[in-house]
Amino acid sequence: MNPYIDALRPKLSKADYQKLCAIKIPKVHEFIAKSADLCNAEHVFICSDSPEDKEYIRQQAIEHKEEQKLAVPGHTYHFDGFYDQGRDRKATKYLVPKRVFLTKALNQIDRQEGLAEVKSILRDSMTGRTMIARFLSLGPTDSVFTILGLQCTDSWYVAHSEDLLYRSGYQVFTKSGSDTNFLRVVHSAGKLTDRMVSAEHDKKCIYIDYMDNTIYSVNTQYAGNSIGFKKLAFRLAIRKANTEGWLAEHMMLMGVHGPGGRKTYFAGAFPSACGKTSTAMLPGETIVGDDIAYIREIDGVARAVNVEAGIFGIIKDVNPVDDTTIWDVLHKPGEIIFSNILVKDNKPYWLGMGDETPKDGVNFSGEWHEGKKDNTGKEVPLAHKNARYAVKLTALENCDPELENPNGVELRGIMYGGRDARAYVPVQQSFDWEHGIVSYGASLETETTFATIGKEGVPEINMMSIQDFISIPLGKNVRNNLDFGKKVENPPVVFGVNYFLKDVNGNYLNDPKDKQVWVKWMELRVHDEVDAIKTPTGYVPLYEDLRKLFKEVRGVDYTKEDYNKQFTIRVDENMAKIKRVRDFYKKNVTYTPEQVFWILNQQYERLLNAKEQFGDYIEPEKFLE
Ligand code: SPV
Ligand code: MN
Repeated sequence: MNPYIDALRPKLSKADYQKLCAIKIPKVHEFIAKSADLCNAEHVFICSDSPEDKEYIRQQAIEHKEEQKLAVPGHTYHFDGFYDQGRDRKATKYLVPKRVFLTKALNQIDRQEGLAEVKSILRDSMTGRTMIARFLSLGPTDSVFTILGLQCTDSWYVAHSEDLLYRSGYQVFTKSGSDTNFLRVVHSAGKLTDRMVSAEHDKKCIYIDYMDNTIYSVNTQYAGNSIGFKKLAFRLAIRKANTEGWLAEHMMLMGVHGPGGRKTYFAGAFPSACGKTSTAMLPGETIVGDDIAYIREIDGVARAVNVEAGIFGIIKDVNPVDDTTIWDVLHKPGEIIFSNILVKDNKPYWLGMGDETPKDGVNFSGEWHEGKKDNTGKEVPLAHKNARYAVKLTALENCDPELENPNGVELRGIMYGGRDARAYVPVQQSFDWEHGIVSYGASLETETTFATIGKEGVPEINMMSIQDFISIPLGKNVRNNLDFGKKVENPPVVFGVNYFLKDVNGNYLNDPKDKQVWVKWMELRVHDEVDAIKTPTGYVPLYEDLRKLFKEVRGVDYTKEDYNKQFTIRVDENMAKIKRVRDFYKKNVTYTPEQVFWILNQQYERLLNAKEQFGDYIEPEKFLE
């Protein structure tokens, strides 16, 4: 007899009862029963990942009007509420036991108090609704990387999105022993408006209980807040990685194709909306993942997997010139969920798509027409800047064949890139692992973007692009990264990239397509096939190598003038950056490894010496003299 299954029995169909009984993990039964009881779900649907169950979820999403069909077969769209258009930093909190204090940078609340609050909001939230239980695998199944997850949600849209974004896990759960660990998420969209969006955004709560590996999310639908396995479980994975000695990172993974059919795998950390997905998707290269990677040392080698199996990508600025890969996918039949776009005559439109866009339609604000103002008098754009698409990676023609390799791919390079208008050159290589981790990773500075709710364009340190998700002391995270380099024989080569460098007039110095040249250069550097110039901040490319690559890769003539503008070392800007980074670690971070300050100070000294010799703006070839 199992009291939890018994309690659930009246809420389950016969088939669902059997599906649940096939899982022999008592904690699964307990979590589902307690969630259904707390939220007062009328029915519980156990998703076994069979084609019928998945189809049922798709149909229910349409039937409940959480999604609507678009003209192209397989395409649907979904809206989130007006105030629910991004990850919500304020509403996302760690539940922290008494007498524990996480790093200052983390949003936290007393565990008992937080549990009481979120449970009171979740109570009866699913009255009259079905609660869906979905079993997922983070990382490939049957792998040392695998982490299992279970999400209970009352949103068919969330359950459907999980199908596109994660690997099915029901079969793994049925084969696992009774003491198997897994991450848990309970989510309710809460009260809904007649447009089927969360009505009580002021009572949004996204609480992370790391003591119990459980996430509570309520009164929100935006996928980054509601799909527990995106950025919420990621925080729990960071803690697990911290105790077990591996790395969970906000990184894309890609295979860069070098000369003679060679393929070299890179990971890349970029804050949201800073070019991570578009780099991972570069045509001619292959994509393993665009958002979250687990990295482990296996037999002395750094190996990485994509935690996810799909892309929840920003659609703004996806156009047929710069983003050929995804543009094609978004226009042909296949399963895609568009969110927060403009819809007119069953066709989706977004900002920066390059096409004529309609003057009216339906968007995240409801009926929309050009010039519409919100209730603060601000003009409502035709689509939200953070509008997105969800699609399986296998829908992309350049999906890498190693996606499901249980051993992951061998990582040879890592790139860190922020939104930095003023200091860092477009691409540079660190002197060694530690230098790269400190001066590109830990020093990653960026301007806030529309991917989080709040003001845009505010410069901030976003350590390794992971700051929004970090769940351990920040200094410990830097230490873990520094230590990882010692565990592997040949640590990945670390690069700093910056797609957002501007000239004094505020114009971008690079075309978005230049990133393809940078990845090819990095690939050659990993194999030591091109030389480089040693500058105070890192190794930068030689003009001749870039000229050749620009011609080969982009078919354009790269001028010395452009090279000099892009790769001039801006000494004062770099020194100012170091000061901001030092201040940040001194003021906000506990347990910062001393190495961080040594490495930053040495870089400062090198810049100072260069300034004495060459002045404030130093063309790269000066360092050859
Ligand atoms: C990001 O903002 O970094 C994303 C989307 O990848 S979200 O799911 O909101 O985290
Ligand atoms: Mn992300």
